[in-house]
Formats: sequence, structure tokens, C-alpha cells
Amino acid sequence: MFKKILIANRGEIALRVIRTCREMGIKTVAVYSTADRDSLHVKFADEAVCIGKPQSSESYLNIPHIMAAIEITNADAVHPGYGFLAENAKFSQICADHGIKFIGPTGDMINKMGDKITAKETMIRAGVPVIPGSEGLLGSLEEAKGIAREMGYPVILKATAGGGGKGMRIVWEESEMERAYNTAKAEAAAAFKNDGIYMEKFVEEPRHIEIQVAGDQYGNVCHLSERDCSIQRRHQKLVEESPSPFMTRDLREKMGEAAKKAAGAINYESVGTIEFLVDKHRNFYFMEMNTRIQVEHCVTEEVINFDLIKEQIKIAMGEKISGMDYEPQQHAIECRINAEDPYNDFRPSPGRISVLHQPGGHGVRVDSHVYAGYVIPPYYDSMIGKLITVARTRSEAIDTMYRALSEYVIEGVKTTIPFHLQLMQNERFRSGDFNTKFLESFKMQ
Ligand code: MV4
Repeated sequence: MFKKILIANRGEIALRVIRTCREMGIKTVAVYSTADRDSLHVKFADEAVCIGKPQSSESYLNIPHIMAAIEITNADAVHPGYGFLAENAKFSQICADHGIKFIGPTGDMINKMGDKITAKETMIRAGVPVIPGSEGLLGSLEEAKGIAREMGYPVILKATAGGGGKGMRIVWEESEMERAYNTAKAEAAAAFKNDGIYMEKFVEEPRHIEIQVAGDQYGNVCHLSERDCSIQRRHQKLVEESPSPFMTRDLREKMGEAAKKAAGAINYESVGTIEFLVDKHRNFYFMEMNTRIQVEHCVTEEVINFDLIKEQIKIAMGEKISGMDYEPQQHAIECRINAEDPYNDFRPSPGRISVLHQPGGHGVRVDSHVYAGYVIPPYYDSMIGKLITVARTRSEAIDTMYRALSEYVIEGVKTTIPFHLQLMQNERFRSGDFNTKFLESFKMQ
């Protein structure tokens, strides 16, 4: 049993973890940068330690500073949240070496999924469908052209150290290959200090559907159904929902089994997510695994009535999971409320929230760390909070969302609320007929 958990994060997820710890009777330690002195996670935790300057590299990404905070507060476990150090294999390993439980997977598990070619090879061995492409790294431009000619264009070049859309290049015909090959390699080298790239057949207009999984220390794995995250802009998710409007019982069964094989292949411990691309014929392919709790975990919590943070902590304490799979019992939608201007290319809009009224009522959940007078610092992501609605049907969840968005008042900064209001009224969104390209043609009124 943990007595005290240090939360190596900030914002809404730090608050989210503190809330569950309170319910479990576990003491909490917040860490904060000098830009976050007045944050709610600092006020709500039992203790708080300043870990440095506003830049993430000086605070939330600074492992020595965080280890010092663990040491002086005598915390016995650390929750990394999402982003920052959540998928840092070294940090997980360093915690283990110091007898501190990292609430998440081991460094070895993070490494096995962090390198995309290694992950893909592991999936092939486990019998999980992957996108056809090169066998491992591309050795030369000529090799790339040869594979593409055999497979047929379009193809996509990806960095093996990448993920989340960074350093990808779509190639539509052979004349574009040389340039794409060279820029993809150069970008990968600059961004990840690893210029290894590989090739896949480009799947056109896919859906992004991910399966939430949980695995314990005894080799049990279960799945907790899907989330549809196809409403994205430049690889930033804006809306997530469960169940997916594209899902069928049969497809969920198949994707759920594939996701369990994927997690089982690395003896995964903790909660995690298997991301799939799903084409219009409902063929699905492993894309990558997220070895962390995600921003959108709340939609799963609402449809299966389950506290995923509590589950994550219990798994880290060595409890067994039931091994049962879960099906959505309701419909939940999440809208990310960001300090961004949807009328101006979603440009960040940090600053002081002068007036705030958050929505409530039946079927409405708000996960947010802001209050009236709070200043959104420019150093971190621009999320103000997440608005989640839950109802018996998708159409009712959308209606509740529209009502809740209409109640939301945020003055002082621009927000994504006007975008979400228009999306909830959009015919194609309402009919469930969308894919990852949908927002490219969406125009604000
Ligand atoms: C793809 C693809 C089409 N074909 N791979 C984007 C994020 C990264 N995880 C991989 N991504 C993609 N990989 C093949 N072979 C299309 C995307 C993609 C995408 C995927 C999910 C959600 C939004 C997306 C937007 C553009 C491209």
C-alpha cells in the first residue's frame, strides 16, 4: 500500500490524480515550477515542492529535481500523468533503481514500444495486424523506391523514433521520393537524434480508433473498449468519444483481442492504449502503443463506470485485475477546451481568465484546473480543461454537449468553445460520418 504519491505533473491531470489519491486515503505531493505557484494542484495536494524555473527542462522534465523532491518528502511512488516524463524509460528505470514505484510500465516496456520498428516487429510476432511496408529500417533511397514500386503508391515514410505524427512524409509518386526520403531522414535526425526511417502503404482517409487496455504484474490483460479520436487537427486531438460510431460488436471483439495480444506480447503492466488505423472496409492495423494514461481516458471512465487512475494505482501496488473485458454501457464525448483562437488557425491565447462559469447538470463532467483570475502560462500546453458529457445515446450526448458548451463562460482568453459549438451542429459529425481528414475541410462560420 502506498502512503504517499508524488505527482510529477501539473494542470488538470495533477488534480485528477490528487482526487483519486484522496479517495484512496493516500497522501499526495505536488511539484511545481515558479510559473505554477498559484496553481490548484499546489493548493489541493498535502505537500508541495518547487522544482525550478518555468521552462519544462528546468522543472517538470528535470529528473534530478524531481528525485530530490521525492527524497525530501519521503514519497514511495510517483505518478507521471501524461506528457513530460510519462513515457521516459530512463525516469521509470531510475525510480525503480531507487526503490520508488513508478506508476506505469517499466523502462524496458516503454523502450519496446517507443521504437516503432521494434514495436511493429513485436506485433507481427504476436499476430497483431500491421500496415504492410518495409521490413525494418530503409537502407537507401534505391531500396525505398524498390519497395514502393512493388507495393504501389501512395506510401508514407515514418521515423522509427517518432510517433504522434512527428516526422512523417506522404509520397504520392516516385518523382517525389528522393526529396521525401532526404527530408524525412534529416527531420528525424534533428528531432530525435536518430535518423532511422521506415515505409508503409499509406492508408487513405482512415479512422483513428484506440483500445484502452490494462495489464497487471501477473500477466493478466483486459480491454476496456474503444475511443474514436478521428477528430484531430495537425495531430492534436480535439474531440474523443466512446463507443466509436463506426464500431460493431464483431469489430470490437476482434480489435479487443488484438489489443490484448499487443499488450500481452510485452507483459504490459499498468493501463495503456493500443492505437489502430481503421480503413473504410473495417480492416484495422496496429499503429502505436501509448504506455501512459491519456488525456481522453475520461470518456472510457464514463461509459464503463470505472476510475482508471484508481485501477492504475492498484495495479502498481501489486493488485490483480479481474481479467474481464468491458463494453460501453452509455455514450460519452469529450471536447478539449483549449486557450486557442479557432477563428485564427487555433493560435495559442495564453493570459488571465477574467470571468469563469463552468457548466454542470445531468450528464456533465468538467475536468479542469482553472479558476477566475487564473493565468494560463505560455510555457506549457494550452488546455484549459476537458468537458465530458454522457448519455444513453450518441445523439443525446451531443445534445447535452451543445447545452453544456452554451453554458460555459470564459473571458480574457480565446477558447475552442466556438469550434465545438459548430461541430456539435455539423451534419456529418452528427451522422458519425467522419475520418481523420474531416477537420481539413471544416470551416468556422
Ligand atoms: C498513417 C496514416 C496513413 N497510413 N500510416 C499519424 C500519427 C501517427 N501515429 C501515424 N499517423 C498516420 N499514420 C499509414 N500507413 C495516417 C496517419 C495520420 C493520422 C492518424 C491518426 C489520426 C490522425 C492522422 C492524421 C494524419 C495522418
